[in-house]
Amino acid sequence: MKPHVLQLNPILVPSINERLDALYTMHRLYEQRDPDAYILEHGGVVRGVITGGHTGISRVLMESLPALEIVAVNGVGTDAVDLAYARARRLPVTGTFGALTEDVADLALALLLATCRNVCSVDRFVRSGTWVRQPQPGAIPLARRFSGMRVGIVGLGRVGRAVAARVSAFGCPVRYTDLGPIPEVAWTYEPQLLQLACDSDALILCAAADKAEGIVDAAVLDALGPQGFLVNVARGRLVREADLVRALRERRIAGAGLDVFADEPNVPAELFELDNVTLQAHRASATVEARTAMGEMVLASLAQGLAGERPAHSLTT
Ligand code: 8YV
Repeated sequence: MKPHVLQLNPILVPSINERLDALYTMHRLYEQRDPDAYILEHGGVVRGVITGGHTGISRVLMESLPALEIVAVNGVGTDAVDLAYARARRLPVTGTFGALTEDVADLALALLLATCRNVCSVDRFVRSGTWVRQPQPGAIPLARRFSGMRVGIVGLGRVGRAVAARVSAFGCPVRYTDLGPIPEVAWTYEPQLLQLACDSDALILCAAADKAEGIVDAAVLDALGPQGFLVNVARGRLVREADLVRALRERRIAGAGLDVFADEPNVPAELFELDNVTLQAHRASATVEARTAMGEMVLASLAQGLAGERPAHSLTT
């Protein structure tokens, strides 16, 4: 009898889904009209769960799965997983650490470059036919040079380090803040986020959100200042979103590149009117290469967990 696995989010790689269907009896909750009724009917036989980083899994759902042996997160964020409950239940929760690092770092760089060079607003200027009507060079404001910017990184985990390596290649001096200094890295540690913002031309958020809700507020944005840029490829809840919208509208910061938001997919509509913000739809890891590698790690974790082994990438056991 194939083990029963509950899937909370789609995996966008057909070959991974084919292997899941071959190995397991799959229960795709996101396809169900009445998920609660579905869990009542099938929850008792579920031994494994697959979820997404931004979806996670609650204590209530884990409690309704008495036979659960493993939670495999198709992602690296665990801020939406009740880790304390999983630990208490000796339930392995795994992540796809390392599989998406390069892709998320690439998008962070793309968002900063697109924002400081006005790539999207000028793209709209051209597509709308405005260039034909306003061919004079002065019709488009001068942009800002990225190379050499002072970059501050919030959270120097895998993604943060990959971003630091990328911007260093552009001649950017890098400083970072985190829960503490990281001895093995050469970049300068700044204990205070406010001071880091003050000393940076661009602040890039790469931190886990578990312990950092709302750390980027009006004070931090004002420290970054009217020439400063913010990039977020981590979690929307790291930022006080209303403060950010106001700072962008009032030009108290120069611009922002945002892939994540406090209440996805609901992006504050005020941002749609602003030309100093670049918007994405939580796509940082959404490449064929990353999602395939993530899917492979999910398959490996499920196999290990359901074989009663301690999964290699378990955070809780
Ligand atoms: C994915 C993420 O969008 O890794 C994370 O925590 O949020 C993203 O990589 C998500 O996990 C998709 O499942």
